[in-house]
Amino acid sequence: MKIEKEKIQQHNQFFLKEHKNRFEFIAAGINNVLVILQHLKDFQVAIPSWALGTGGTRFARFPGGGEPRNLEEKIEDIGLLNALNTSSGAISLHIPWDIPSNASHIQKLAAENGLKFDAMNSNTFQDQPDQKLSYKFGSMQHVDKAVRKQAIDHNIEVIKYGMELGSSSLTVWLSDGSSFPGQLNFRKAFQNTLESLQEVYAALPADWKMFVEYKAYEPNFYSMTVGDWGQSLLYTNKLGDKAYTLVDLGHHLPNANIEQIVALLLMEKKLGGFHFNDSKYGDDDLTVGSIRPYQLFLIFNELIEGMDARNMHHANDLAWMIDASHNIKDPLEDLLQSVEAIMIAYAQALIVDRKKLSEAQNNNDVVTAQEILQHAFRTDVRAIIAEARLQKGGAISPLIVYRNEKVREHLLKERGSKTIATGL
Ligand code: PSV
Ligand code: MN
Repeated sequence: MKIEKEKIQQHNQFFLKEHKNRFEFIAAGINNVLVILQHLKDFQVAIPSWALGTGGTRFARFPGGGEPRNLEEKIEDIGLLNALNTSSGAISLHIPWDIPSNASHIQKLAAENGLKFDAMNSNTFQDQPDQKLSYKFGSMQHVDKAVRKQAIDHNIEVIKYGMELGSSSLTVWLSDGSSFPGQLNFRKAFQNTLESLQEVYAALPADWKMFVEYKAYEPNFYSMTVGDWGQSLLYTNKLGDKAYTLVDLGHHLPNANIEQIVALLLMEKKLGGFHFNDSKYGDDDLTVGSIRPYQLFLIFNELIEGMDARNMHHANDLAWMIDASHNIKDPLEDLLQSVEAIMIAYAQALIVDRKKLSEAQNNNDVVTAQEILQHAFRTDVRAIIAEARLQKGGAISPLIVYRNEKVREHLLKERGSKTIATGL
C-alpha cells in the first residue's frame, strides 16, 4: 500500500496553522534553528526487515494481521513509513530471513520507495532446515573447524548479497557462548572466534565496514563470547581499520553507563553502528524512548560531542538502526513512535549549549552542567522535527495520517489476517 502525496498534504493543510504557531514559538528561543533543521532533514534511521511483523516471547505470539509476506512487501511497508516521516530511508536485511533472490528487482523496488540498503546481517544463531552442521554449541567459536567454516562461508555469502544490492557493511552478531561453567575454554573460544572473523574480514570489499555487535547474555546464560564492548573492541582492534563495534542499547547489564561507552568508542575511532530500542530489565526490545528517554538523550549528547570532535557526518558516518520487537502494538505504529523518539533525542542533543557546558566542566560547576543538559532535555522540540518533515514533504503528524488512512485495515484486506513475516 502507498499513501498518496495529496493525502499527506491535506493533512498538513489541516494542521498547518497550529504547527506554525508552535514552531515559531520554539524557533525563537533557539540560535541556530536552520542548521538544526538541516541536520534533522539529513538524519536517517534504518528499519530492519525483520521488524515489520509481530514479535513474540517464548510463551506466545499474538499476530495483528496484514504482515508482509515477502521482501517486496517489507520494502513497501518501510517505504510507507518513510513517506510519512522522511527519516526511515533505509532497510537492513537479515540473511537467510530475507534473501534477495532477484537483486536488481529488489534494488529497483527499494529505489522506487526511496530506500537505501543499510548493513547486512548474518545469522549463525539458528539452524536452518537445509543446514549441514548445527550451531547448538556456537558458530565461530565452535570446537569443530567444519562448523566454524560453515559460519564463515555464510558470512561471506551475506557480503555477496549485500554487494549486489549496494550495501556497504556487514553486522555480525554471534550468540556464541556457554550456558554452564566449565562448558567452554574462554581463551580458545575467543581465539577461534577471532580467526573466523579474520577470514570474513579478509573477504570484505575495500569500501565495506564490519560491525561486531556485543550482547551480555541470551541465548547463552553463563558466558557470551562477544559479551561486552571491551570484548568487541578487542576483536575490532585486532581485525583492522574496517572493523567497528556496534552498540545495541538492550545488550548491557543493568545500569551500564552506555553514554560513557559511546564516548570512549568514538574517541578510539571504533564506534560503527547503533541498534536502538528501550528496556526496563534487559534486552526487552521495547519502543525507543518508552522507558528511559533521558538516557537516550544523554547518549545522543555524547554521540554529537564525539562526532563533532572528529568532524564526522552525523547522518552518514555511523549506521543507525532500530532493533526492537513489537509484541502488542501494530509494528508500523511502533516504528513510527521509535523514529520520533530518536529524532527528539537527537534534536535535544543538538540544542545543548556546548560552549557553556565545556566552561561549566572546566570550572567544576556541576550545577550549571546539569542545568544546561536538563534545559535541552526539557525543551519541547517536537515542532522542529515536524517542520523538518514538512519541508521534506512528510506529514506533520505521521501517526495521525497512518490512522486516518486506515493503513492496517488496508493491509489486512490486501494480505489477510494470518500472514506471518519472517524474523524472530
Ligand atoms: C540480537 O539480540 C540482535 O540484537 C542482533 O542484532 C540480531 O541480528 C537481532 O537482534 C535479531 O533480532
Ligand atoms: Mn541488535
